[in-house]
Order: sequence, then C-alpha cells, then structure tokens
Amino acid sequence: MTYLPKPKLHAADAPRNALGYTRRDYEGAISTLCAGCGHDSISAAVVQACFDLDIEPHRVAKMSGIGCSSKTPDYFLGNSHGFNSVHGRMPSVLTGAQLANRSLLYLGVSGDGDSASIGIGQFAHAMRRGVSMTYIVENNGVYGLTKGQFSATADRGTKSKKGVTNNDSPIDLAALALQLGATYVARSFSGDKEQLVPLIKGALCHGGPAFIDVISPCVTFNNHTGSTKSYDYVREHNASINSVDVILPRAPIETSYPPGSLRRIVQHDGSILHLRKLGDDYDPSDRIGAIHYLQGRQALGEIVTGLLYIDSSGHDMHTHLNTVEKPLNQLGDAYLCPGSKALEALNALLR
Ligand SMILES: Cc1ncc(C[n+]2csc(CCOP(=O)(O)OP(=O)(O)O)c2C)c(N)n1
Ligand code: SF4
Ligand SMILES: [Mg+2]
Repeated sequence: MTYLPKPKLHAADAPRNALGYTRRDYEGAISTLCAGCGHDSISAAVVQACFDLDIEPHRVAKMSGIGCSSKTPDYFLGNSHGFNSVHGRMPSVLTGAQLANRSLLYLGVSGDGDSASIGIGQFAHAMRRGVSMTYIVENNGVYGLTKGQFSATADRGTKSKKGVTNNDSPIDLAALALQLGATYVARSFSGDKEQLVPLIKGALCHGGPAFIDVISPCVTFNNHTGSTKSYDYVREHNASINSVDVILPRAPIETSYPPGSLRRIVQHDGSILHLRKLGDDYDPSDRIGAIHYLQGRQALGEIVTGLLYIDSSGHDMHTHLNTVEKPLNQLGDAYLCPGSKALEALNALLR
C-alpha cells in the first residue's frame, strides 16, 4: 500500500494558530519511509513552520521529483496543492506553475540525486532565473529509493555500506545556489529541528529563490562509519554560524538580545528575521564571502549550517520579466486576446 490516510481526530485542547488550525491540519498521509529516516523529520519541520506562520493550506503548492525525499510531500500539507513530477524535473514544472499563478506559495522538495545528478540543469536554471520558491533538498549522499548508490553530493573518500570508496568530487548544492544567484541560501540538519524550523519559515516568507540544503541521514544505506552523511558524523562536525527567529509583521516583538549580537533583516513581505551570531564574525549579506567561508571551513572538515546568505530586496523571476500580478486563469479573454488592432499597434512598436 502506498497511501495510508491518517485518522482525523484532533485532541480538544491541541494548540491552535491564528486561523484556528491545529498542527494536525498541516499533516498529510502516514509516512511509508524507513523508521528513523531524516526525511520524516524534515516533513515534521515543514508542518511546524506552516502552522507557526498561520499559512492557509490552499495557498501552498508543493512539488517534487522522484525519490524517497520526493515522496515526502504526501506526508505533509494534505490540504494543499501538490504535483509529484518526473525524476529531476520539479524545478521546471514549478517554474511553469509560478509563471501561471504567482499568488501561491511554492514549495519544491527534492533529493540529492534528484537535484545534483539528473536534475542539476533544472536546479541551476531555477536558481539563476530567480524562481520564487522554497527549494528544499533532503541530502543523504545516496540514491535511497534505488538502494543506496552514491549520489553526486557524496564526499570523496566516503565509504558505502559495503565498503566501496567514492572517488568522485562532491557537488555542494548550497555553494552552487550561492554562485547561481539564489537570494536566500541555508544549510541545516534534519536532526536539528530548532535550527531547521526557523530556516524554513524564513524561506517561506522570503519571496525569491530560497534554497535550503538539509543533511538528512538515510538510516538504511548511509548511516555507518565512513559516511559523512550519518547522524553521528553530522553531529560531530556541525559548525552552526547563526540562529534565526522569524517574526511576522503583525506579531509584537518580544525577544530581547544583548546589543551587538543581533542582526535584524526585514524581508520583502514585511517579516523580520532576527539573526543571532553563533560563530565568528560572519556576514550573511556577502555572497562571495559566503562561498569562501563555506569552502574554507569545508576544507577543515566542518559542515557549516545556518543562514549562509540573504538578499531581501525581493527580486525574482516576475520582477525580471515584468509579469502581471493576476493569475493567468483570472485575466479573462479580453485581456489575453485583445484583438488584431492591439496586435498591430504592438507590432508597429517593434518595427
Ligand atoms: C528518469 C529516471 N531515471 C532514474 C530513475 C530511478 N530513480 C528513482 S529515485 C532515484 C534516485 C533518488 O535519489 P534522491 O533524489 O537522492 O532521493 P532519496 O531516495 O535519496 O531521498 C533514481 C535514480 C527514475 N525514476 N527516473
Ligand atoms: S531508504 Fe533511506 S532515504 Fe529511503 S526511506 Fe529508507 S532511510 Fe529514508
Ligand atoms: Mg538521496
């Protein structure tokens, strides 16, 4: 069986958000992934983020490719729009949907195989075009669904469960996203909900191409000694640079931090990111500095997590293309087909 609906019983005293929904209203079907799979923790983080942000489920469109990771949209936001596309093709399907209807919040979920191998061209062009979306890669270093082959994000020297060594260089999707023009880039760990939930919330409010690389251990094929994507390895090498709080425009600001330790970033939708430094003097508004920092720390064997880069100017594909605000299906015939006179006038302008 591939679809297990959850019983819809709500505890009477379950906390409710501003819309009157409980967390259960943001869940989906019962997961069929292996017990302990990191991907399930990411689904729980998405549920928490959408509940906290009071998002109306019908305003979200969740899209994915193929893989254990790409199955997860079935396990959250059961009342949202969804489209499970072809392996590696989520970004182009999402781009088309975003062009046709910009009033929805787009959430793309993918795997390291889906995005760094077959779909790398699609990933690259979605980032460089500035498609407004939250793009989550659930990165376990293997093709989990097809039984544990190394993916393109597996580190050189990594050992497979059966002892085979990976001799190929890894692709760092966060570094690529930075280079390609994403305006919100983060890395996190499925085992760190405290860090991951606010990063997802920040991305959902961002209003531009937001990319989050989440290391998400595959307990069945890649959680052994010799893997750099295991729970133990990531916990030991995690170097967190900052922590984020997301405050909605309507909420009172109640947090207080010692002066100097906090950076306040106002996003395009009015939400405020409170960024607290944890490590050394890291500047998340410096794209080139972020690439240097990421690669320098990686050479020392560290996995840098947190918000790596943000540009809150609100530029995205729609700004670049000067598209209409209204979804295409609401424009009406007269607007979409204004007649031969209007066409002649347009052609005259181009002569
Ligand atoms: C066009 C095409 N090629 C290959 C496959 C086989 N296939 C299915 S899932 C997958 C890899 C999944 O890996 P990843 O995206 O990392 O997801 P994970 O299962 O690890 O979460 C592959 C190669 C396919 N379904 N379609
Ligand atoms: S095979 Fe790996 S990635 Fe797939 S569900 Fe199992 S633990 Fe998760
Ligand atoms: Mg994978």
